[in-house]
Formats: sequence, structure tokens, C-alpha cells
Amino acid sequence: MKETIQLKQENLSRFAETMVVPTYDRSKVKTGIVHIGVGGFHRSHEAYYTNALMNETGTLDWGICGVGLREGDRKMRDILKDQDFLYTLIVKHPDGKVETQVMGSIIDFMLSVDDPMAVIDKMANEETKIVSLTITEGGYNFHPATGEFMLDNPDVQHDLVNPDQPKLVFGFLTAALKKRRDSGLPPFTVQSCDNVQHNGDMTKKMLLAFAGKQDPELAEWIEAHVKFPNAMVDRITPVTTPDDIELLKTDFGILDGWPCTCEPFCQWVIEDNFSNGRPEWEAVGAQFVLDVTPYEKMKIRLLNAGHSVLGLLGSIHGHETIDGAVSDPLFAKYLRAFMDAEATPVLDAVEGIDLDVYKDSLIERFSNPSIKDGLARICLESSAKLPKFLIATINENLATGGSIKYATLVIAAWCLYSDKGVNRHGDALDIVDEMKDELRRAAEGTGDDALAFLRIESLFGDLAGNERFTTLYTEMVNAIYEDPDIARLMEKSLADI
Ligand code: CS2
Repeated sequence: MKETIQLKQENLSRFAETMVVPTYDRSKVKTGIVHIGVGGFHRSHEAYYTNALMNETGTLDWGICGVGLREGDRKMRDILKDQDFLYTLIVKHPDGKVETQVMGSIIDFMLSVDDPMAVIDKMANEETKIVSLTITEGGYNFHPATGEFMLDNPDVQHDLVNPDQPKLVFGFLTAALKKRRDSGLPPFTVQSCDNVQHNGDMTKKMLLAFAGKQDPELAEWIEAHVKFPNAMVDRITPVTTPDDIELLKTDFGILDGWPCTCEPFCQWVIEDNFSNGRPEWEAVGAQFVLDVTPYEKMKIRLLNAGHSVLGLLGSIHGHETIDGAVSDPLFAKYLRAFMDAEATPVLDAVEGIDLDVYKDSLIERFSNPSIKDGLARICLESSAKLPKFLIATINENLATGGSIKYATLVIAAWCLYSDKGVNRHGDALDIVDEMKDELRRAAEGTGDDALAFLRIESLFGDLAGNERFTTLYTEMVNAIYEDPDIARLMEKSLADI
């Protein structure tokens, strides 16, 4: 049996023969970036680009200090700390080929629940030039239907009166920016890496709403000086499994407590709009552009929405993974029909991108049998995702008279999924959603009032008042409650002219 070695800085040279490891001197790396939300995606994307930049150009100014805002981040912090913040990136190709590489760009990790002031100080440190975020769609605290900051969130109320002990991201950013302003330092850039359309503009709007309540003068300074680049981020990153840990052990002799797996494809399109310098990520494949709007809309409305279409319909049908769902010819056909007939007509042209080729490439990526992206991950926090991924497309098609049937069936399926929590065979589904109880309560009313689910105004806006939508939805939701054989309804939608 192969000897197994713990992943750690002092052991790095022992891996160098079997695997690509950082070639830069990690002890000399400065913390240019403080990143909030170190999960799989940050580790396969921003940390990956930054590691590549340090390896290829030798620049050492942009090391990353991770920050976890929740108690739930402790496990990742503890595991990474034990291995000097090193981790293995396992890139899985469709033909079964596996590429592994040790990432060294994260050089520290703090938990704000242990010491919020230390996190504020780190952000306020002169060396920090960027505070980047992957806090998920829900972390931005905007009202899904109106897009306004939700001041009544109890944690926001807490943060407004406890500037030194914040819980949420906006409290930390405000406190750190205040420190910088008061000590005459230039502000950091606030860089969102989440799948939110206009993620930079949205972050700015939310931060200004919070800071404006706490310290209006500071809010004016933030508005005038802090930059919030918009960006489109993309790399499919499934949840790490025990098999991934085992693979490293048996095939490579590495003990890594929390590796990160992802697909080979990787894209980052960033608006070149920074307050205080930036890494040359373009040297390692990122694109800097003047306007990312068309890219982000294309990605969210095709890739992320496509995932949700497969995720919700597939969960009810009994599929477990994206590749499993898309290898089912009916699901593949349905996905393409949704993309062609509903998502594409409301997209803007993207210079240099052929949308048909883009859609083909998405289906190819979804088909990667090595990725095994679980539908449970895709359906996680659907209430924070669907308003922007899917409901926005329905609304735009309602305005133009375009097709809505494919997306409407997904909403009807979401109602059944939220109500019953089982697939069509009666097996329990693992539903994780901040709004889980509210969704279930509303969905439960469907028997008496077919539109009960749609009456959650914060998600659906005034869709319950749109006759064209409600007629179709009522027909579909009644049919699905009568018989949850979703395939039959998908076939019917595909057959209807
Ligand atoms: C997924 C995304 O969370 C989701 O619903 O669609 O995590 C998706 O895999 C990434 O955005 C890919 O870039």
C-alpha cells in the first residue's frame, strides 16, 4: 500500500513529484484579499485563479485570508488550519481523467463568531485591497420581489446598534470601511462572486442601505469612494464526498481533510472597476470587460436556471444528479426547449458569443458523468434562487407574449416539492431552504386554492394576478397533485404547440 502523507506545508516537497504544488514562497505572501464565505466555489474559482497567478507570475501581494461568518464555518476552518490552509483541487474530466493540484493561495482563515473585531481589523489593514464575497444569493438580504434591503431582518437590527459586534456581512464592511476612512486609508474594493445579476451594484445598494441607517455620512463616503465591480462567475463545484478524500489517499497518498472537486471549465468575467488596485487575473484566464451585464444575464438565465429546471423536475421524478437527469432523453429535450423557447428570447446579444454554441456547451458540461452534482445541492435555497433565475424569465415572457409553459411547470413542481417533500415514488427529499416552513405552509393550501403557493408575494410578486400565467399554472398544479408523474406533464408541454 502507498504511504500516506498529511497535506501540510512542511510535506509539500514530498508531493511535488506526483502533483502540481505551489512554487511560490508562501511565507512571503501578503494578504491582499479578505474573502467572506470559503466554501467549495471560492476554492475552485477565485482561490484557484489567485493560486495560478502566484505560480505563474510570482506576484505575492494577493494572498487570501478566509473569513467565516457562521458557526457552521468552524469545521472548514479547523480542517484547513490543520493543513496550513492548503487543499487539493480535484478537476474531473468527462472521460474519467482526474487532475489534482495543491492550492496555496489561502494563507489564513478567521471566524468572526470568535472575534468580530479581529475580522474588522483585518479588513481595515492597509495590506487588504479587496474584500470579496461568496455569501450565496440569500446573503445579500434583498427582498426577492422588490429588490430592496430588508431592514426588519433581526440580525440587521442587531448589527445597526452593535457596530463592533456585527453578525452579517454589511455590518463588517461598514465597520471596516469606517476604520479605513478615519485613518486616512483608501477603501478596499468590495467584490461579489455570487450568482446575482449585477452582483456589484446589488452589493453596493445593500451596503448603502445598511450604512445609511447606521452612519449616513459614512454612507456618502462609501458611495463616493468604494468600487463594487460586477462579475459573472462560473465553475460547477459539487459537494465534496468521502470518495474524493479516499481517492486522494489511495491514488496519490495524500491525506487531505477537505479537498475541493470541480469541472474543468472555468470562467470569470469582471468589470474593471476597482478602488485600490487588483491582481492581474487576466494573466491566468479571467476576462476584464467594461460591462458584464450581458454575460451575467446569459449565465444566470441559462446555466443556473437550467440547473433549477433539472433540479426540481428531476427531484420529483427520482433523479439524483444533474448528469443523471440530463442523460434522460426527456429531460435533455425539455431543458433545451426551455432554453430555446423561453430563456433565449429574453436575453441580450453577447458580443463574440454564439448562444447556440453556449447552450450546447452547457449541456455537455451538465452531462459530465464524473461530476455527480447532486440535485439536493441544486435545489438548496431555491427561494433565494428562483426569483432571479427563473421567475424573472417568466415575467419578461409575460410582458412580450413569449412562451411560459416550460418554466411554469417548474413552479408547479416546486409547489408539490415544498408541500410533500417526497419524489414520485414517495422517497423523502432533503430540502434545505430558509423559507422551507413558509413554502410548505403556502403549498399545503393548494387543495383549497390552486394559487395558494403563488400568494407568497415576496417570491412571486403579482404573478397570482396575471391571468395568462394563473390559467396555465392552475392546470399544471392540479395535474401534478392528481398524479406526480412529472414525465407525463413534461411530455405534454413538449407536445403542445
Ligand atoms: C447552481 C450553481 O447553485 C446552483 O443552483 O446552479 O451553484 C452553479 O453550479 C454555479 O453557478 C456554476 O457556475
